[in-house]
Amino acid sequence: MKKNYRGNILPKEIVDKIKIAKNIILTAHINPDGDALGSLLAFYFMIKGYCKKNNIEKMVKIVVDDKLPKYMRHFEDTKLIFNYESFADEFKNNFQNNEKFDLFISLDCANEERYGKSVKIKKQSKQSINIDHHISNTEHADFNYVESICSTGELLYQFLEVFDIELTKKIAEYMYLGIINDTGNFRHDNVTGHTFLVCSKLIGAGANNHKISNIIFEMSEKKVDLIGEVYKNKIIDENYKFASYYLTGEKMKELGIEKDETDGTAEMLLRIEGMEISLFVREDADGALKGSFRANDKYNVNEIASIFGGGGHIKAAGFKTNLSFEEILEKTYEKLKK
Ligand SMILES: [Mn+2]
Repeated sequence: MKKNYRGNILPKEIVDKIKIAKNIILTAHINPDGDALGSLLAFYFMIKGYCKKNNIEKMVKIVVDDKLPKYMRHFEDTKLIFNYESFADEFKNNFQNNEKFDLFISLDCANEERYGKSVKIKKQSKQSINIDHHISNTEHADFNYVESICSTGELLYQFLEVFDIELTKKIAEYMYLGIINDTGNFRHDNVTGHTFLVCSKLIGAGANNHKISNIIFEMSEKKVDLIGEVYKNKIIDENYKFASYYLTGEKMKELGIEKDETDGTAEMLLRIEGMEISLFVREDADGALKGSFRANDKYNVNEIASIFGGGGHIKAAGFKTNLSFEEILEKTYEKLKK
């Protein structure tokens, strides 16, 4: 048995289930990032590659219940991703006649809330599988495979062997997208020797690292304005080496930015010299606040985020809450004091 693994199913058994399923729905989390979307597309093409090699017909659909980041327009296969509404419309007969899908697979989802409305498809499926790398994963499916590793993209690498398929350039590029997204271009401490081993194979298969990094780390002018705003108006607590910033809905409107353009802001704050922990909070469309913590070696932000019903990893975690920013800070300080 692999270390860093928990759950009740192994890749070989997951692939066995995929082999016998006639139709499969793949989903990833709301607020989808490069790892969620890269993993979905990589896994989709793995299943398709297996079908092609063995001359099998299978329906595979990808559903994400949210807007996609703008940079996804650079990837031609983005058109394969349904939003929940268009999926529900196309398959309304399944829902009306209670015809179940064979297999529902979530990638990169720590908990069921992260599916968004796609949870309805899970309920409309005979079996569900959860493949993820978050330590906070709640093992929310019938079958769970949770491996503590840098990204779902890296986790999926082992499936190539189990499917017994070639690593194509396409699959390699989407896995690479997941890995650089979740490692911040190999800067985070979740990077291991295995990460580089996998990336060496991905680049060997033709993944264009330069192109993908440019796509995902490119900044709009509005994003640059946001960065100026955040660095200028951050709050620094010298006691705890804690940098924080709160972005109101009003400010977002003023700057003309979309929520996905705020990705990476918590990391930006942690990059300030001497900081041990950072927190970025923004107002969500429904008025609730979304927070992201990042930390260096001193604090476990998975624990701190759990106070607000969230989680993630030791050095990177998030939450959504109805508390105010002041209340969030207050509770965070209480925890830091301990
Ligand atoms: Mn991930």
